[in-house]
Amino acid sequence: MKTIFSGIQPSGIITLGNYLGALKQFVELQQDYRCYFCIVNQHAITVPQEPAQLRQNIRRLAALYLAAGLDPQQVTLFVQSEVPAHAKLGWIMMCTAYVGELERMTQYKDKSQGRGEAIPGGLLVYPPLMTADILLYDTDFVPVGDDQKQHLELTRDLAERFNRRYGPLFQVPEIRIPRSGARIMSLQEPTKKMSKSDPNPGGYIGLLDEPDTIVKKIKRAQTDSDNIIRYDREQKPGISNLLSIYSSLSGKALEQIEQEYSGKGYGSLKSDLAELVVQALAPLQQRYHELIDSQELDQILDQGAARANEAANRKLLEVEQVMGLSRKSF
Ligand code: ATP
Ligand code: LTN
Repeated sequence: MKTIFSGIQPSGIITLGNYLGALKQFVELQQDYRCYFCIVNQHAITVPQEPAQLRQNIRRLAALYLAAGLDPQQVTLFVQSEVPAHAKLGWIMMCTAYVGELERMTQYKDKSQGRGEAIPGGLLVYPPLMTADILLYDTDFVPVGDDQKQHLELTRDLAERFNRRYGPLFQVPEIRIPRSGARIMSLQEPTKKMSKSDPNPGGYIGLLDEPDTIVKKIKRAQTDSDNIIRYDREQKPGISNLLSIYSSLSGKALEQIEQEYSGKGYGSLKSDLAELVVQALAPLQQRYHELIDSQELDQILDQGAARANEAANRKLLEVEQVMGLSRKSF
């Protein structure tokens, strides 16, 4: 059985973008692969987090993973900092990476902007930690949204660099991007990706948003003014984004949706889409509320950490042995 690894940051309530770009795929893949899904809390602290908020977001993300349909019997769901091998291999990968290649990462450039001298070092060395996450589990495929392409390419480069130097220890992973929903854009600025860290909540739909909030956010979504429903990311980013969300949630092709709405105005697309989103999230939100305060949630995360530690420690030991870090040889 091939292995899948992916992670989401507990840096806020996850959005419809995270769901369509990542989580929805995880649920579809869980039966056919050995799956590790991680709450990457050490990635989240690359920018300042308020402790009580972070603690709550970790728990909420765990409940949302399960509420979306992940079966804890099938998959290993765990918190990154509860598996110390991630930080240890992360250090080794930082020593494998070059500063130049890290400075070229667009996420680093975006997130370090406007911080002057006070750019946390973690923002620069975030990708080697992500590399470690993936390589610890002999991962074959990494399902992620489009924005993670560059980090995955770096992961492959670092794995190959290490393998050339020390022998073929690491499986070189492949990226897996969904056919639709890989890049959901902000509802307010449709040329930027939808992000849970957006200071303007009007830009994103949180998976826990109330139905009337969802309706309001979609009604207020930025569009052009020609009132023609056509998919064109360059010329009509706002309406194209709404069509992508529609397509991804309904499973209908973009062309079919365009046809169904030909001659209709933006208002009718928006109200149907709002209904579709509300319907899709309702069962998920119900399961979330059942899980969030349960002991079951803690048991699942404890069991996940135990399973992940076992696999990750085995790999880390091999790495430390081939590198000569360990007093024992491989
Ligand atoms: P933050 O804004 O806090 O940096 P984020 O919302 O971009 O975070 P991550 O936790 O970094 O979310 O990403 C989790 C997963 O969701 C990744 O696979 C990422 O590619 C995917 N993802 C994030 N944003 C989008 C989006 N707008 N559209 C599609 N997929 C997305
Ligand atoms: N960098 C990712 C989150 C992430 C991840 C991972 C995704 C951390 N480690 C390992 C896949 C595999 C992000 O910002 N979306």
